[in-house]
Amino acid sequence: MTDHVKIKEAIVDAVAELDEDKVIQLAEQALHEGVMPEELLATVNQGMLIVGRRYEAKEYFIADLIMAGLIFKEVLGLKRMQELFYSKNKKKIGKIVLGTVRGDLHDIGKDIFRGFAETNSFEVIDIGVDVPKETFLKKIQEHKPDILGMSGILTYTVDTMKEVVDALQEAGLRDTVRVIVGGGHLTASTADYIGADGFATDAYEGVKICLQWMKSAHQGEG
Ligand code: B1M
Repeated sequence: MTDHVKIKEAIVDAVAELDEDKVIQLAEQALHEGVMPEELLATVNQGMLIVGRRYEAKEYFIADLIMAGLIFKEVLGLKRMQELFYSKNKKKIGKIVLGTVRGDLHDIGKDIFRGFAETNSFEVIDIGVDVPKETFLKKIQEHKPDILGMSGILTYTVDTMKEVVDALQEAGLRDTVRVIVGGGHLTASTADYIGADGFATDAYEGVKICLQWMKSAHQGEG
């Protein structure tokens, strides 16, 4: 049994170098050799962090960020990854309204969260990116979800997430829905400031929190 170190390193390098063809070829090969889709995502993510650092160091520019985003989406679109994510389960255990908050166009983390949530039998109403508080409110009134999921990876999204929770409070809807916020910059104290019920820096961890919430809600019913 191998832990596929070499191929994973090669993928991280190829993502960091924005070598689209090589990433896809290596990703296909890795999946074929038994790398789990979740592991592949984490590996591509490591490459993205390098891209981000190069952007901060002004070695890369906005076009390179765009390219990195496209490469990640291509990996997510591979057949084997789609099987992981978008397997439609019959019986739904809960409903999530999900969006990336106002001012933020990053959608890859949100899409991964949606994929894991759908695989775990949630119905997800994905309302897209750059979503203002008014739209969150409207969609919550319309769909009456169990959970509101907000994604945001730009630092200032802490404030736009808080805006949404405050608006829910003002509209008298706060107690109707659990709120989870997700993004790499979030901490327990920022989640507290936002007024969320939970937070996650990793999409799968976020879905695990939602599963736990549904479990305790059903125990409460029984
Ligand atoms: Co942008 N960008 N970007 N970018 N971008 C970052 C985030 C940045 C860290 C790069 C850097 O400077 N090091 C930086 C943010 C700095 C900050 O706020 N502190 C940055 C910047 C500055 C910008 C612009 C302002 C650049 C500019 O225009 N000058 C601009 C902003 C546009 C906007 O949103 N208004 C911008 C634009 C873009 C693109 C559009 C070109 C592109 C995104 C394409 C797309 O999403 N379709 C892009 C990209 C690709 C990146 C990096 C390189 C990669 C982001 C990514 O997709 N990562 C990024 C560098 C980095 O991350 N270090 C960077 C992979 C993805 C899986 O991670 O989305 O974080 P992520 O999701 C994680 C967790 O956050 C969490 O789970 C996932 C892991 O499992 N998670 C959740 C996310 N949502 C969740 C929800 C949950 C639970 C967990 O529950 C509901």
